[in-house]
Amino acid sequence: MYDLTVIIPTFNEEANIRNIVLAVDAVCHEHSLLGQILVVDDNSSDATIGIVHELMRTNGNVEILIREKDHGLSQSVADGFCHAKSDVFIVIDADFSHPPALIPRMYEEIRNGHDIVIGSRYMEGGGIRKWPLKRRIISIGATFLGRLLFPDITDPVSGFFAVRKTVVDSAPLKPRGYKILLEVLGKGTWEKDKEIPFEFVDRETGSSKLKTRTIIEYACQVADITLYSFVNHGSAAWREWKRIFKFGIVGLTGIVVNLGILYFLVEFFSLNKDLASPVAIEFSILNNFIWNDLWTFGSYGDRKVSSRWHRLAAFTIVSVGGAVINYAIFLVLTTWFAVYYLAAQLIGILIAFVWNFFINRRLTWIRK
Ligand SMILES: Nc1nc2c(ncn2[C@@H]2O[C@H](COP(=O)(O)OP(=O)(O)OP(=O)(O)O)[C@@H](O)[C@H]2O)c(=O)[nH]1
Ligand SMILES: [Mg+2]
Repeated sequence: MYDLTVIIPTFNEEANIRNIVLAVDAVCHEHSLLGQILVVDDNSSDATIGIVHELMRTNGNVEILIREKDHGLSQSVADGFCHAKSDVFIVIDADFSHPPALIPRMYEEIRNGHDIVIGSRYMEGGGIRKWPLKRRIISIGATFLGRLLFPDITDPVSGFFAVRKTVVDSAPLKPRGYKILLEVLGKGTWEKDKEIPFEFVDRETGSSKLKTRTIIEYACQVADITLYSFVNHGSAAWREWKRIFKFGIVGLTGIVVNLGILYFLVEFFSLNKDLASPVAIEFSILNNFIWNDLWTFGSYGDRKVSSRWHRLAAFTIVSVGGAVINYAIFLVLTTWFAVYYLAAQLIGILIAFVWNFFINRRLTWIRK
């Protein structure tokens, strides 16, 4: 039985395949890991398959899966999962964009109890070398969308990652396009993840296969995972929906606190209402912060903002920003678009809610 399976998807990689297989093999040897190297090829028309067959004659741990139909990168990786002969799978590109030297570290982190280990280009210490502007923009857009579902993961669309077999074993993966990791995160069964920074290097040899269709497929994939998470409450994205839901409930209690304090101060303390209102607002912000900190984001391990006072300060600033947005939308809709004032206020509340949740998610309650 192998310790791990390194899955290398390929399509016309004759310029790289020998070197990547040998590099992966060497790194496994160096760390005394018994690694199965599984090349999943989409019936390349160049010499890729022949080179792998040649390598198989001298290296018993090298195997190839040649696919004849349903051409695609994600489909190939998913097929690789089914044919792997170990309990830990690591996916790596053939073109040396991903450093094989990180494989032992990823394996180690899985052994340490993580279900998914992601090579991240977007965390501190990571990066992208030699990428044209267009590629960068597309990648940042894709990452942004993916982070809506998985805000704590900096690179949810990385092509370099390790998973425990149990994560994908019974996952109804519907792989399309390029982003198999997002599919695994969305449909797999996992609790603990870890990111490791690495510098992505653009391919030196061979040709790229990225097409515009990829972007459309990606948007469909995000929508599909979102729908999936609504009905499968064990999924990781559902954890995020639950937080949004709790955040909304806390917001409603904030309204009660706000009105209650206002009434109390005006009626029992005869405080001027213009003075009582900001006091009531501050109390509602405090109320919301406490409940969100203890309940909505209570089960949080290593927080980036570790001091509760700092979180309170961040939350207060974001909330004031939300109130300004709410008011600005109210003014614009009522004065310029003649929207009924209650409807205008409601739209303002909803947009401020979206602002409050997503900005706080990135600033106040984010994982280290
Ligand atoms: N099996 C299979 N592998 C593929 C397919 N498309 C790409 N690959 C492989 O997947 C890995 C990543 O593909 P790349 O073309 O390098 O994608 P990229 O890194 O986004 O783009 P470039 O580096 O600019 O080419 C490489 O090992 C490719 O050979 C495919 O349709 N089927
Ligand atoms: Mg590449």
